Amino acid sequence: MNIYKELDINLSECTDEQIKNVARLTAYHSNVLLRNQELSKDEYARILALWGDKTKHHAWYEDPDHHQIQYVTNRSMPELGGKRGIFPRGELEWHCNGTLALDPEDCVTLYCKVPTKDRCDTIFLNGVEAYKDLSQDIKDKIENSYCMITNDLRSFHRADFPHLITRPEKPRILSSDRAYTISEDQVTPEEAQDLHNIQGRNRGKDSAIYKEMMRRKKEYSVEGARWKYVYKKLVHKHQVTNQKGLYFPFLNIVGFHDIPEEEWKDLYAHLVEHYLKYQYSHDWKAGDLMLFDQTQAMHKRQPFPLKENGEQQDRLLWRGIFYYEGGV
Ligand SMILES: O=C(O)CCC(=O)C(=O)O
Ligand SMILES: [Fe+2]
Repeated sequence: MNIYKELDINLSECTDEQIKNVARLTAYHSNVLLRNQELSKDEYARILALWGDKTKHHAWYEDPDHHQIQYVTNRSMPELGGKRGIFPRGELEWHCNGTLALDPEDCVTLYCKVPTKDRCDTIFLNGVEAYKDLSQDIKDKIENSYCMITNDLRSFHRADFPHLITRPEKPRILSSDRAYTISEDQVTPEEAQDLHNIQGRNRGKDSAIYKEMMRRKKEYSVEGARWKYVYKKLVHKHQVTNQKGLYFPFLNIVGFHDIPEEEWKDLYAHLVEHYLKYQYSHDWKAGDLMLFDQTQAMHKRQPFPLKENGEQQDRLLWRGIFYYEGGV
């Protein structure tokens, strides 16, 4: 199964053109893995800029001098004034980048600086391979469906991002698991605000995605309805490869817009069971760099293993993000 691609190259020795091609390969293979990379912050930030990440993200977890680098860590970071990075706790359930956001970045990169002693894998699902193997009946049924995506936090339903569709359907997510719940005592109010704000990120009102999200809002919003949704195509056509793949962030899904409600549960259960077969679990070693697509894929992280004294083992990944249009 074509779930990930390993490349035997050293980024420090590549030309800019070769570096850009690595990002492009992510569109074709979903996950691209490079081992034994020795990158300084300057080099990693420069590579991410080549892949198109040029703007600041204005969030506490980005390095103040290299804004392309975000810290995913349970360590307290001197670079962040002693704060920990993003996702500093426990297990991260199945998700993809910016599920509820207007215009989330197409790819995420993780570069392992400090792995845990015992395994703390990131597990990846490949929505292109999963889609290929669906039965023709199911393919026909879901061809034009939008996933009705939401979360069940009250603050989300009070949010006023321009892309949110208002609907009368109660936000009853079809799974009882949650991707990552952040209750008020786990992040500071400022951090909670950063996490909230990034859902509105976008490439500007003239971008194709912004216009399309506004069009959807107009078409599917019910005036005066109480609950907020994001609609995304379940069968996504990749902008680089034109391949079809599942966009199915199944821990945030209430239903499918053009399928009768009494069929949602069975279809959902079938798709989740099928999708979970297309996975690759990555056991991190220092120097591993993984690039992974977010438009037709999902990922999760295993719980942090503990030390003998009961504390979590340290783990530090340098994260990056980019859009395909950027440098690719
Ligand atoms: O910590 C991990 O392994 C995954 C982090 C993650 O989900 C992300 O950076 O998007
Ligand atoms: Fe993630």
